[in-house]
Amino acid sequence: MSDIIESLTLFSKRFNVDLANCFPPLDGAENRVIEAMKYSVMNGGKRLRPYLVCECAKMYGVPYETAFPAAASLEMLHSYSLIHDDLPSMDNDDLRRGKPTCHKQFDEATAILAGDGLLTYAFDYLSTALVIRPEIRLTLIQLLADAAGAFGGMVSGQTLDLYAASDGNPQHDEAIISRLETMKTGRLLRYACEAGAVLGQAPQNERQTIISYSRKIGQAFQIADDILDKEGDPKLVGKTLHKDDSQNKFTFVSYYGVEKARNLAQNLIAEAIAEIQSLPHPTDNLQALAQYIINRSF
Ligand code: GRG
Repeated sequence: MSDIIESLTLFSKRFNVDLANCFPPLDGAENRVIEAMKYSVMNGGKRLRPYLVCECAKMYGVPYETAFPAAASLEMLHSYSLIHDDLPSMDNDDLRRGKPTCHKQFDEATAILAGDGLLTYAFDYLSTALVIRPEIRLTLIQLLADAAGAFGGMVSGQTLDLYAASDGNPQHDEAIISRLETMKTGRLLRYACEAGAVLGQAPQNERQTIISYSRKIGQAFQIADDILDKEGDPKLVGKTLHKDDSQNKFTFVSYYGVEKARNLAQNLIAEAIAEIQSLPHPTDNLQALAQYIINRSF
């Protein structure tokens, strides 16, 4: 466990410096939105998605510098989703990563604009990344849009999260939870891994193995998140807890209970590790990251 924390910490140090450099200040009052974007994106995230992009790409000899634009644009997009998720009209949260949410630190209009700015800039940054070959860039842009969007992507997942309701049939509920989590949390994690495979021009069968690994860690990640919401230490988690219960959210934990959900997550991680291990590349960090995902305290 300590090795993966060390590896993530080392990666984050380098990544954070490069990411901060993506946000040059503008003159004038419009700089306010850039400050809000930078505040949110540099606000202490774990950087799991960029780490996955770079680790999956590294298996195919792709250097950090080439993977960086895909990793950075994904983190920008992830930060947009957190800013908008925290808004009063969505999850209505005052704390994110232990600090005031963007709309609390600035104001609601600025937070909406900062989210819009990050979403737009993510695609701008990726599409102009000359270190990535044009056809690979285009594939990444398309995959990212698909993962984030309203046709089976994160926006669809967030819509289900806000509006899905039980019809009293437990089997329907289970199917809704699975679809909701796959789209809301799973699609960006899948993109992170798949982007690495695309950058590395991985053979099709290996790309499928990487996608399967990403699906499993994605589901386990969400279960771990739900368990942290129920049982986590608020000082470590850095956001308001017990919201799933108070807002009657559809989650694996509300459906299965903590113990069954925990077992499910452990089984998914064991399967994910076995799959990634089958690749003919060094996968120690990806195996350890999978384990970290369910053992983390924030
Ligand atoms: C607003 C379109 C839109 C989507 C929001 C991201 C999201 C969808 C909702 C956030 C609520 C939530 C708890 C989602 C579960 C998983 C998740 C994305 C957690 C946050 O990711 P971490 O733990 O965050 O990687 P850090 O802060 O480390 O980057």
